Amino acid sequence: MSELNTIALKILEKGKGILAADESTGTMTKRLEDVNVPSTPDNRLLFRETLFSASCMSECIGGVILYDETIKQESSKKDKIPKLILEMGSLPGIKVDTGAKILAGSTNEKITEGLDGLRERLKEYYKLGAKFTKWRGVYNISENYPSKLSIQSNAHALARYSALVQENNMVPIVEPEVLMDGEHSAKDCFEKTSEVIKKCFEELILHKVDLKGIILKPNMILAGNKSKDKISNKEVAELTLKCLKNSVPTEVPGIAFLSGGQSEIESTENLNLISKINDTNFIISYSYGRALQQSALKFWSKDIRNIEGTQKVFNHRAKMNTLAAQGNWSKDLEI
Ligand code: 5MM
Repeated sequence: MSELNTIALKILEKGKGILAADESTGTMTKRLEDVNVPSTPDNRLLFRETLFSASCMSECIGGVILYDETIKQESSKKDKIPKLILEMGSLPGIKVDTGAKILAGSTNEKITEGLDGLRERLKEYYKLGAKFTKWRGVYNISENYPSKLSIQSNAHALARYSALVQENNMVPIVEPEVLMDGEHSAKDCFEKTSEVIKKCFEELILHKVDLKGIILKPNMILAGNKSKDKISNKEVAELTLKCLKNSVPTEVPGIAFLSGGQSEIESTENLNLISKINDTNFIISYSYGRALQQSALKFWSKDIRNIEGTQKVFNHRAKMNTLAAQGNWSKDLEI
């Protein structure tokens, strides 16, 4: 077993998932301002350290995706954040893309940037303790989108990123996110997501990426948030699994979904249903940002010194998702 495959399996072992705490400062500022907390480096750190020192870190959270600011910050005990995460029994990871910018040659579509100087930045992150990395490509669905140009160019960037990350002995999380925004049907989402994922793997293979040493972070197959086409959670699970079976090579060890704007309960319920019908060798789990942090953030904002209370809320959400990753969640476990 390769070293990268061992890391990928460790992150997702026993129903563990990933905490996506890699919001850039702009996004984190929006999240904090939404709950009336000033977005200062200290407040961003305080909220994140509160999560990273919660007890669920050892049994539920196999990895934490950090942002550049956080990986360089020190905990209240004066330890670097990656050390705290390791001591809590989880693995530190880092978002290495520099964000999605307007794609030249298209309108309203984006290309994720960050390849320039990436090899040097990866060496630095590795020294800081990162064991894995993340890069997110975003695609929107409408009549003409995602365009071939967007599908091709984002897949190319994801593959070049992945090859560089593996060269530096870390596991790349490959995140092609087909957004939920829009009027499209679940069928459209199925077709576009399948096309996007297939193209990503075509490029990953071309760039000689070891598929056993990656984790795929896709969206679930959902109808657009403004669509008239409503489908059941059972249909979401069936379509999602069908899409993955058709488009992901069997060598890939694990698939950790993003929540993409679904509510906490919805993303847990859908994950549970997918895990229940999973008849593949892929480990199925979660890599949630909003769906793991929303309630905890709301609770914390009422009293940012209430560490224990905030951790209780976060522990519960992490536990529910870890049960769901094993198909063992049910609604009556929610409080
Ligand atoms: C945590 O949010 C990440 C994006 O942050 P920026 O937009 O500030 O760069 C994002 O990549 C996240 O990791 C994934 O989209 C999954 O998050 P959700 O909230 O969709 O589960």
